[in-house]
Amino acid sequence: SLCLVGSLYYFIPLSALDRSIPVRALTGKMTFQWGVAGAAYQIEGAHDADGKARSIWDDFCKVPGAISDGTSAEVACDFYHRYEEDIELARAAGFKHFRMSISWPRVIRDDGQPNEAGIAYYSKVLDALEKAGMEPCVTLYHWDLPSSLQTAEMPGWMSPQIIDKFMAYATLCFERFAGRVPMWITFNEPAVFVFGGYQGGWNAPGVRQSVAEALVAVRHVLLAHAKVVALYRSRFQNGDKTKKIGITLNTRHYKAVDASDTAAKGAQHMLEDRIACWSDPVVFGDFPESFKATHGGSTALGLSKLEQEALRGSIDFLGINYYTTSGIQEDSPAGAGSAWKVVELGEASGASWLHSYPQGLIELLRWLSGRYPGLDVVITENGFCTPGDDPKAVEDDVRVRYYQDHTNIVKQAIDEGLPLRGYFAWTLLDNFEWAGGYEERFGMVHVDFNDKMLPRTVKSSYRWWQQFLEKS
Ligand code: LGS
Repeated sequence: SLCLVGSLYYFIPLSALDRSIPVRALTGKMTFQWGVAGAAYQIEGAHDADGKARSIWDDFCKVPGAISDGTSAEVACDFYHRYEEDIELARAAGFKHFRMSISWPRVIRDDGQPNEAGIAYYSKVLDALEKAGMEPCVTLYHWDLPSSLQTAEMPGWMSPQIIDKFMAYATLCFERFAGRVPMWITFNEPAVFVFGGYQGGWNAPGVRQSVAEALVAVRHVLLAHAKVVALYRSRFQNGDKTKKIGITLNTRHYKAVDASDTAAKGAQHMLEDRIACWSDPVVFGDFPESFKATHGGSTALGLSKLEQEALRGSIDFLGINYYTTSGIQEDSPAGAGSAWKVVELGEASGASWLHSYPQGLIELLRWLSGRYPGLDVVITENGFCTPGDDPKAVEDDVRVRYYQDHTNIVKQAIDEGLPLRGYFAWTLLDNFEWAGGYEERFGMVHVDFNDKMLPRTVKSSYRWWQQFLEKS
């Protein structure tokens, strides 16, 4: 078609991507939900209990230097044996929603057969949640791939075979648990496990290679997502609007901090490069033009019409893990060029590397609602980190302030009419913070990992949530 803009003709190719929002994402609004989030590998421990197979994180922890304090999650919080007590803590805080993940190697054996003992454990966890009056939100993949799928012949997410393996795993989870789980997340932070695991190497499986090579894994994750969502919708969701499936992205916000065009363009570039490269495919069915241009010529980013159709509209909600914001500033002599740089924003508390910038959350929500009008968004993680050796660990006033500031923004976002449907705090228990070991603590409940009994002690932030949820 041809369209006239001022005195200029713009030719819009007929094959241009349709950027209207698929209807599905606009229907069945959720009521707002407050919850607490966690992940299997970080809390469960019981690394070889009841027939559990090994995961790439069990292996990665054995690599010298991979984990900053040389620890592993073989025991972690021992949630596997103490889930009743910990679920009771979450209930007593007043949370009505509980985000958890299923450990793939716990429910499927290396020979591909279901591990009934592992399945029985999750069934008991779901029972305990139901008894406690909490709704589960279940992440299928929070990074612990079975080691048997990360080999020379089958290199994990780099292999196209992973799509069918993930389908088989998801099918099992849906068959056994879909009746009791109203909210599913296919992947947690694909950018982190793809680029951390298959490019930078700071996450399992620790592969170091170029970004161009890692794009193959991006493609496989997206195609696996689309297939699993199609399966869920046709066999398990059956048009029931109370049942949802989505994806969770790591969403650091990028904000222009000067009035230059360069900074505005830089911030937009970063948001597209880090966030829209995942959210555009699952909403519109294709990568942003800027992302394709950055990785010019990558065949991994070329999606067929069928693949685009499968991806388009493949989320009922977008999960975002929001922790912080980076500033983007012009980085050249006044007015001279197009270079920009990333600068830290907000408060760098002495106790932490995490800069608190609550305002960034609402700015990000506005950006998302501008790009994807009407799309339901759920904050699937938000929380604050303090060091493991903090002598004031239990009186965590900095964390209280962080939660206070961010929940205020959540309320503001709702008042503004932004389609924000839920918020999950990260996290209930101090736990194994991946490559950060036990040195980085996000819990509202302290766990003493030096004591074999792993005693739990509630922090000020836990009591703050208790009061906050009582009023909400
Ligand atoms: O434990 C993880 C949390 C903690 O902080 C969780 O498993 C992940 O899904 C998620 O990545 N998590 C997380 N991310 C925060 C990254 C903050 C980045 C700020 C860096 C400043 C230098």
